[in-house]
Amino acid sequence: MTTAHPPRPQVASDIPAVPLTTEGYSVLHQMMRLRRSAWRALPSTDKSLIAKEAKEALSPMEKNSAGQSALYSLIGHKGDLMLIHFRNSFADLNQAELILANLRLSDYLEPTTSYLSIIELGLYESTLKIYKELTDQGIEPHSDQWKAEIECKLNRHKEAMHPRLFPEIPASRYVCFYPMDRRRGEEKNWYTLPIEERARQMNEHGLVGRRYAGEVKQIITGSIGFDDWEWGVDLFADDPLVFKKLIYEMRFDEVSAVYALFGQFYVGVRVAAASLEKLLNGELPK
Ligand code: 76R
Repeated sequence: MTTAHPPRPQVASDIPAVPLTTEGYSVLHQMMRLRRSAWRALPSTDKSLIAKEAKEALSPMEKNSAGQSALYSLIGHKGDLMLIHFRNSFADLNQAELILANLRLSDYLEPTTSYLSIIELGLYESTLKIYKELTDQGIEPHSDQWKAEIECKLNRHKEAMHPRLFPEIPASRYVCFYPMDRRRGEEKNWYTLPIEERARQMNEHGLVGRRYAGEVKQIITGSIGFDDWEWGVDLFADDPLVFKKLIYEMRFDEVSAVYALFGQFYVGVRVAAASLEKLLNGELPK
């Protein structure tokens, strides 16, 4: 006797591979080296005037309600200063960059690197639910109705997630920034895994992360199409040891152990724009 197999559910094979994401602030990291010998050679009145002009440009950016900027003193040889800018658009980021480039201080600063990205919330779990709901209703993926339904659902997410998409820059004393990729190797390739499997691994990742909720604030930015890596990771904490503990523990997550590739790490100490002159003159404000 032959039993007819039930028809294979179409959903898994038909649904798009890409998870839904919602985006918030556009983000620019700027790493810079201070040309110390040229700076030191300046008369102190010039140093003061140059620092004052820069402070007056940066201070309002720190408090900007449409996306803040923050200044960090970088530890190590990868740069002396790091600026993080959150803005409503790439054009606004570029404007912030131009304002700073136009300051006299910029004659004494050399960019060592920079990173352009956008705050991204990956919605793996909701994506599976939404894709299933729509296919159960017989809505064809990529059809106009599909796109409209998804847009509507994403808009609701975006409203609910507003504080996480458009956050203030955390006031923590330390920042740790690094870019990363998911592996696309011949054998291990994140992008060829079924979306359900990626969702499972991301869920595990989130569970580890959530245990650090009170100690560290993480902001994930997406940079596919914008910069040389796929994501930027910003971690903010008052105790830098937390970065090591969290990142070490995450190395054992399947999604990191098998699929994560990392760029350079930048660790900095937050400095108020009001203390810029001290910093330029070799004193890290308390
Ligand atoms: O945002 C959320 O809370 C939802 C769960 C979540 C997502 C979707 C989450 C939670 N992350 C997400 C996405 Mn993360 N994260 C990293 C790193 O060093 C490593 O091994 C990896 C670097 C850290 C330290 C970290 C911390 N996360 C991502 C993505 C996008 C991937 C994609 O969409 O495919 C990357 C690249 C990434 C990497 N993550 C958390 C944390 C922490 C601390 C949390 C919990 C946050 C909280 O709930 O408060």
